[in-house]
Amino acid sequence: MAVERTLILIKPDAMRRALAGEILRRFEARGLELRTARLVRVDRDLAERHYAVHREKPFFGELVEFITSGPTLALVLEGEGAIATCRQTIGVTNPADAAPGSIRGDLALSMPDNLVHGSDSPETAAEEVALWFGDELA
Ligand code: IDP
Ligand code: MG
Repeated sequence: MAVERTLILIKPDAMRRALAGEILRRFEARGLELRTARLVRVDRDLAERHYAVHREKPFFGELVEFITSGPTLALVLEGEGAIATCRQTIGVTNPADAAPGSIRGDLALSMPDNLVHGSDSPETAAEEVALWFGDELA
């Protein structure tokens, strides 16, 4: 399997609850390597670009409010099959359905406060790493 990079966001709810260390620990424990990190106060423009695919969804306004509500810790993680493995470690979108053992299944209750974002494909991972980190990792 290919070595991949993925964008992980430790979202404002996780930062408010002081779960950044716990969440990063779970990724590191799986063997993923931290390549870079940045604490970001997300503005509306970045929020709307990052979540552009959801622009027409009924929850878009609430989602932008949420992701701009406090600092977000943006990470790039690297490893074999990193994109799918991170999504599994995170758990499914709605914490109510997320399996125990996953981050959302252990630590979150409802949307939009589901603690973590992980890129969902090699194409979105490349776009998202570029959006959040520019050519720093090129
Ligand atoms: P993902 O984060 O698991 O990839 P997406 O479907 O891409 O999930 O949705 C992006 C984010 O939007 C979710 O992580 C969650 O914070 C929020 N969200 C998704 N669906 C809903 C909803 O029905 N109500 C409120 N927020 C939602
Ligand atoms: Mg998504």
